[in-house]
Amino acid sequence: MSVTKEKILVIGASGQIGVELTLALRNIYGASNVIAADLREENDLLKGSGGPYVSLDVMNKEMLHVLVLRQNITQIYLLAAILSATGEKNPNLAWSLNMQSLLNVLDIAREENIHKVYWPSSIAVFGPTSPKQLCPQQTIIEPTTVYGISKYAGEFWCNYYFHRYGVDVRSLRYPGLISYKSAPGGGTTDYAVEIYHDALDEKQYECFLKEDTYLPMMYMPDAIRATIELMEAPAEKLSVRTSYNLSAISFSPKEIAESIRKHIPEFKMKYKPDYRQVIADSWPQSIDDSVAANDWSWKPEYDLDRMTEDMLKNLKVQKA
Ligand code: NAD
Ligand code: AKB
Repeated sequence: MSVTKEKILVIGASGQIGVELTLALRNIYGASNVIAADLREENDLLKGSGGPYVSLDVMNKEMLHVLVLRQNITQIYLLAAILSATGEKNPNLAWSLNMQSLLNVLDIAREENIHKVYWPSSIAVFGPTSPKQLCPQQTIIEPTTVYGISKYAGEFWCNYYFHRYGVDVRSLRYPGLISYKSAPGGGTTDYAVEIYHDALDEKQYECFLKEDTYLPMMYMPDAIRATIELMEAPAEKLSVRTSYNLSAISFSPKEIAESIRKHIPEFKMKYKPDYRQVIADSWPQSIDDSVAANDWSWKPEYDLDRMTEDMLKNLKVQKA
């Protein structure tokens, strides 16, 4: 692969995934070849990495089109979205942003022969009728959140643009992602990030999910590596053009608290479930990602305790 000829646009670059993905792509392709774009201001870590930043509303298709042409963009990573918990507060806005942003990007990719597009889906495509344990790649999919509906529809738009127009669009169904470099943006799995901050700051945490709520989760370094491995895989190896199941760890709030107590023995948990409990209960507890393992050799590295150790170590440095 010739990495130097690529010019990459990351939309939603100031978000939880965007910051780390942009930094990783800049390491591979060179800072000047990876343009960070977002509606909100540039994240400090991105500023420090020296690459270009553009203020962009992805809903403005004309502005996006001009940017792609002027900058000779060859790959687009679309990360702008409204996540599950925020989406339930404003379903119309979530549907409109999550769908229109993808259609704008896919249309421009088709017209301008963009080499590759990346767009993430989520375990939120699954609903109460999907299998709870080791939920397979192909199964009953009846999402109950507007976020899940938008992701499922988006997966089929990706599939459609690939088969009908040859747009090489690739996608992963991320589990809940846990990171220390950037904050999460309104999801049901956000508790698993907040808990580490509160454990260090307050020695206690009030969780918005019940103690035995198991959900599929992943540490950000695994998610970034998965994304880059998928994008670098030869096209002929990819059998899934909707979105790949992706899995690493499954744990409950009680188990993450126990993992934290190995480092902070006095840490205390309280439970006050809210509207997010219903969303969490509608999702599988674990995911079967054997198709990703077979097609492009996906394998996670972090388990719960290794993630906890790394999160606490890095957050302590950040907070010092
Ligand atoms: P985030 O909310 O942290 O970041 C999204 C970014 O998009 C924000 O910086 C926001 O300012 C930007 N944005 C919003 N509207 C925009 C617009 N109109 N134009 C340009 N930028 C806009 O989200 P994230 O957690 O980084 O998620 C990124 C993608 O990954 C989303 O598609 C999300 O559904 C998916 N995903 C995330 C997780 C997770 O746990 N973080 C899990 C599964 C899937
Ligand atoms: C959310 O909780 O909405 C996200 C996701 C799993 O898509 N973290």
